[in-house]
Amino acid sequence: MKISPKIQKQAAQLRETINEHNYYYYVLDDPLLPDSEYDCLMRELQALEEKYPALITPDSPTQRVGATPLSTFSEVVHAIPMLSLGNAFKDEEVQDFDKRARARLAIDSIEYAVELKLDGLAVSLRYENGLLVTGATRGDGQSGEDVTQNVKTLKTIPVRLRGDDYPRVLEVRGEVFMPKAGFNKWNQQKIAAGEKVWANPRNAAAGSLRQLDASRTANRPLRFLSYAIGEVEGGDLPNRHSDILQRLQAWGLPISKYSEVVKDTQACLDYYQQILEQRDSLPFEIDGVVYKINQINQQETLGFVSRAPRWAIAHKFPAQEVLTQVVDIDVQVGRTGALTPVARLAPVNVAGVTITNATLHNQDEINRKDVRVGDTVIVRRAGDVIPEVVRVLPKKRPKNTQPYVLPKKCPVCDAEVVRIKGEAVVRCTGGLFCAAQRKQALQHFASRRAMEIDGLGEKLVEQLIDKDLVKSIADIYTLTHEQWAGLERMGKKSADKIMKALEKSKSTTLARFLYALGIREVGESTARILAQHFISLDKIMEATETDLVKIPDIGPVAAQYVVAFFKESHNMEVIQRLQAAGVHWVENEAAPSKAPALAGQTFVLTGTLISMPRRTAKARLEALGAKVSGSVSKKTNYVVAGEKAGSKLTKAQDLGVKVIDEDEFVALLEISPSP
Ligand code: 5U1
Repeated sequence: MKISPKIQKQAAQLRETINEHNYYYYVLDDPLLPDSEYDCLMRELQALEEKYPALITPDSPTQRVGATPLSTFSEVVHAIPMLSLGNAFKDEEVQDFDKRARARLAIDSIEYAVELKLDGLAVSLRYENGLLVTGATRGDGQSGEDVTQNVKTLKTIPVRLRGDDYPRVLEVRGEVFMPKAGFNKWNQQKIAAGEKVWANPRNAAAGSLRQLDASRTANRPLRFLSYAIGEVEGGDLPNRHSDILQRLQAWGLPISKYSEVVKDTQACLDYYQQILEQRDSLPFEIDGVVYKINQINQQETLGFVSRAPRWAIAHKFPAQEVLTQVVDIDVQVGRTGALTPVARLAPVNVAGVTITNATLHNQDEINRKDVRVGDTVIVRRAGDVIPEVVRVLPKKRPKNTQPYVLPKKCPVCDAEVVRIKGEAVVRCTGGLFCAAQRKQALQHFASRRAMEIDGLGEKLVEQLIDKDLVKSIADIYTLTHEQWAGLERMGKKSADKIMKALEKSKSTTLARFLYALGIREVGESTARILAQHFISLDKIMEATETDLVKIPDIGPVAAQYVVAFFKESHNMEVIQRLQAAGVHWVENEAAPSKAPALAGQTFVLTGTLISMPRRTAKARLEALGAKVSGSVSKKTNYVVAGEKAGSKLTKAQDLGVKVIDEDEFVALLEISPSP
């Protein structure tokens, strides 16, 4: 079929537009279009190519998945070996590395490019005349597996380079990895399907990339970041590693936004500390940082020793997986009555934190892993996630152990436990009769982000429930000064304080009040959305599931729980009693038109914050609508400089970005009204 020049031009333009969007989305991390519109463009191109197959080019974005499954991976001999890195675990080892390099180069100080060490799979991408011709795994460094069809399915890897000034042959080396969010989501799906889960994101990346059927790789949330080059022919590259990375980015290859250039080893060690602090909040797993001598001619002078360069070293973080023993298995009863089995562990240090407990999630998880008291287990602590048992070492199991089964009655109130169809958890049926649920409900009600009752901590809550002084959360406002003063470790002064805090808490916001009620599936964000949408509590109480699911971000499950909560007469009674005790808010203060106080503002946090962990600072900023970025650019509105702030502070000063210290930051949080 003859294809008109108009149609040819249309297809070429679509390809170019889609590639441009991929570049902005995956390389610059700055999407130009919503996903739905991007999908429309893809569908348009697919339709054209289906109608006119002759239009299909090898670099078309539609051709990422296409090849028929392989029976085996063929071997690729690397034109230039893929190196590994020497490791340093202590600061002194880094200093020794620098000392040796300076002596060999006969210079006083060395400029370093510092980068994250991603926990994924190293690959090499070979471009010839700008087209991706081979993708290979590292293998033994000399030769690896041909995973060309697989790497082509990663949208973060360009099939054709941008521009026209790239070398005729360009080999790019980097890491394929699976971000934490994708890893967790996939593992949940695997559990639901009864499949074996991946032990960590590194295994997930390797398992996903090395699929003989590339269409399976295409489904996996894999990313790629470039960090080095291999063979280069027919073109020159800059003389600094950091400049080479910039060049790779200009050619369409993604590079890490966490990379920096620093002037000496002390700055390398500062970078290490700074990244270690951020490790848990990064969207992907890393196992350390890498220091590379930045000048290429210095790298060439230094050369290699066995398979590792003398010009680069990995400074590893403490391990996140360790061996320990299950001493016992206990059951905790949560606010919603869920029974959670918890492994009590022989104390063990994981990534600098001593761990004595790990969640076992539920009975299905226990069965799947077959965790028993006395077992030797691998425990893992990653991100914000509560430590968990990854697997058992069956060979180390003592004799006569028994499989663990959750109790049939609540260990706190002795009520029956039930497992609702389709749910993995079992729940105590005791409701607020169950002291464990009452304790948790009260603690949640009093917490800082809910009613903020200063001083009403865990110990005090325990006494109130154990002494039966609080049967419903509303009772908290009816206790007398005498009753407070009569509690253990309380006196007249403490009673004064708590009464004042209770009085203060009565003036709140609708969003906080809703959150404080502890309705299932109504976290802070959902509470805020409901308050902004309905403005008044009466309207929320009247809302039907149909009304609720119409609100963006409110799903059917949350809607069901909200309606069920307000249908329950004792919940309505608690609300009436709370309001009668003086709990109030200004109903129109959450007007929907009011954007959050810091909406549209981008913050970068650097250095050590004294008043709160970095994670909290990030969460508070995000709750106020701000974006928190890991690197400083012209688009940054504020850099918050804590103690020992390093290169990001310098960069902010260079770019003229506003820098505030911790006191100013805390003041800014305080004065920004939360929606
Ligand atoms: N960031 C980074 N990770 N990483 C791993 N750079 C880097 N360089 C490596 C490796 C194995 O090897 C170089 C020596 C090319």
